[in-house]
Amino acid sequence: MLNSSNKAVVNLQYLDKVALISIDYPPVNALSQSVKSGLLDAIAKANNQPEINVMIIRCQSKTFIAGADIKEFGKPATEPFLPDVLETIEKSPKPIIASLFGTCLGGGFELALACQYRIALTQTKVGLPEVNLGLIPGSGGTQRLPRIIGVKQSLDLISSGKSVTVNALEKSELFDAIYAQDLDENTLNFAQNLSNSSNRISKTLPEFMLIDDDFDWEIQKKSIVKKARGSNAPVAVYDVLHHTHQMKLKDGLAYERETFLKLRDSEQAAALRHIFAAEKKAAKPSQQATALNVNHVSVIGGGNMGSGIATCALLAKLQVLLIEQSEEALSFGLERVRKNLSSMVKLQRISEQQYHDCLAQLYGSCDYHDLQKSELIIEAVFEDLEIKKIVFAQIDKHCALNAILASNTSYLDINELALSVKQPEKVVGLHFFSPAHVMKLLEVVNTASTNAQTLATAMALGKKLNKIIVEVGVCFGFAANRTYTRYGREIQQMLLEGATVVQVDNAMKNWGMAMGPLAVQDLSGIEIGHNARSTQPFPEHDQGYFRAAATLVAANRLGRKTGCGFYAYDEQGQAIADPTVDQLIKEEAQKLQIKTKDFTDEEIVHRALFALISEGLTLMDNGIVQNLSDVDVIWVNGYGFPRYKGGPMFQASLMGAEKVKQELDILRAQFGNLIWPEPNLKWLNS
Ligand code: T1G
Repeated sequence: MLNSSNKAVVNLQYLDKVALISIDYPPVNALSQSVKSGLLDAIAKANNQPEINVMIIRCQSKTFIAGADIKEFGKPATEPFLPDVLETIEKSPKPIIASLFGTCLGGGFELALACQYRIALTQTKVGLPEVNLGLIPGSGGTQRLPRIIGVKQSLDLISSGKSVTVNALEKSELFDAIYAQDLDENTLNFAQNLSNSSNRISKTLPEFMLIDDDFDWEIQKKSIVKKARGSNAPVAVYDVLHHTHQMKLKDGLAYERETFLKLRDSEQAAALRHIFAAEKKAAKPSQQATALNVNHVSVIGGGNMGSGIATCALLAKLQVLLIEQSEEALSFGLERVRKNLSSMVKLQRISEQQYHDCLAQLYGSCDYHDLQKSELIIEAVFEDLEIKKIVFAQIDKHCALNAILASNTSYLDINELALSVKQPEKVVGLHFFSPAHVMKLLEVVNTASTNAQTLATAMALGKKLNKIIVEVGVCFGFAANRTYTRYGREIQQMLLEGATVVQVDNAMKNWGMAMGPLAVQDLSGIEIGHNARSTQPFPEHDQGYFRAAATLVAANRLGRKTGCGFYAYDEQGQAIADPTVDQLIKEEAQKLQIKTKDFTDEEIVHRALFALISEGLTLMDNGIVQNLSDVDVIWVNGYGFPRYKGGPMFQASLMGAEKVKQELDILRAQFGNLIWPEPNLKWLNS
């Protein structure tokens, strides 16, 4: 079977009595139609070859099969179908060994489960991440895995979509051998031994799933429904396992397939496919260049942001120098990094060993001369342009000639900051979200002077740091904070118009947002956005602009840190509705002569969502983002937008350009075109 460039994607080779079936379909050996056909072909040939006793399925390049080919999703399915290929493998008269390394995911793992033997390299990751695409495993994953490792562990793995390294499953019957190195050689030896053995029968699975006596379906269901927070696929995983656990394999497979096909055509699956593709697209720099190697970074400033960034770099195995102004500030900064890492040990995100390895790569200094070794320097000092210019001047004086200078500013004009150094082309923005070692999103700010190599290096570093990266242009708040401000404005305006704090938060949460927007404000501190906005001219056309927040700041209700904000807090830190806040806001609305009314939850969600859609279209018009879907990537990864809803712009695309226009026209007629500008529909049509 050939691929589009006429290269064989599956190669068959005979080595004595062993047939070696090699898949060569970069980048991740996904199970495309060509790979599936090639496999069937090779297996049939090897089975017909009398001198062959055993087969091996292995992969070229960097990984074993990472799953079904996502590029083929959404297109009509063509034969051969994966379940049929796996049935052929399972029923093969000659045993087949899967030789695993890299990331063996989804259909790739299902293929391995259908093989009679599985051999793996120690660091191999296996998993069934289908729920992340709104699906359940569609080729036996829900049936074969619980027959090998049991229902409890399978349910946990499949409903979470997480992947685990093979040693986490070492004790199960899943692997026949695990090797630290030389996978090909070891697999071949294993195959030759098997070939020479008189006991060369094909292994079969137990008739039913393995279930511990104390296993409680109801408890599992509750926990899965709670964690799924509106996402259908994890709950479907539960349903399939529950419904089929006493069925024979054949019937279980049929039920799994039926559920899989229903989910495949759902809106949630389309949304999750969209965001998967959007994240890959966003990670590509707008200009091509070879990235410089970065192994040593310096972080200037050991506050919350700086220490979070340093932690994140250490976790990516980089050497990190933390610079502070005084010995005292430095020891606080280093201590914060230590605390970040030790809390990760407590949460079992890293091991004790990783904790020590990270700390061995960390050192601190108050002397800018020590910057010399760093290929990249990140400034994370106080959010004030003049202070940042002074820091940049110091960095400029002492850093290596080729070093890249990054600023972690969230609002300031990096174009201006870049002009304060000798090589503005080496300046880039790296806007981390707090806490930097936890939040996945990273905005890479391409300034007016950033060159292609600086941009490529910053984006490659983002990937190394395991971030979801979006390239953005310079404007106040870049893409993330700018859309967040527009969203916040609308939320605040609705408070003035008569919606209550609790109603707004519940409406947004019930729709799927991870947190209510006002609870978020209380968590981050209401004065933070307030102070940032105060550096900008007040929008005279919008008299109610963030007036609710300003009222709370004036009353020193800054959020959790002052014990009250949009909510009051009890001794356990639980938020409690506080009618005095609604009263304060009501009085403010009266001063502004804003008429109040009753809101429905739908109206609240509608206004908040359209504020995002409107701003997203403007960002495209202004060239701040490269792709409309970048706004989705930002909202899903930075602000708790439900992933299974694909992001605000995906929601807009579901409605269609005409509908979006109609709705924005209505809002414009009501509130004016300065707040609801005429949309440029071409971005939704493209
Ligand atoms: N199909 C096609 N292309 C894929 C792909 C896939 N499954 N996975 C990754 N790619 C492309 C990706 O778009 C990118 O392309 C390149 O590979 C490198 O990816 C029947 C229905 C494998 C861990 O969900 O988790 O099997 O941008 O930048 O960081 O039940 O990609 O270079 O053009 O992410 O090294 C289940 C999803 C499918 C795996 C590699 N499988 N992929 O990470 O590189 S559903 C998945 C990943 C299924 C069955 C069901 C990661 C990775 P480009 P990358 P990476």
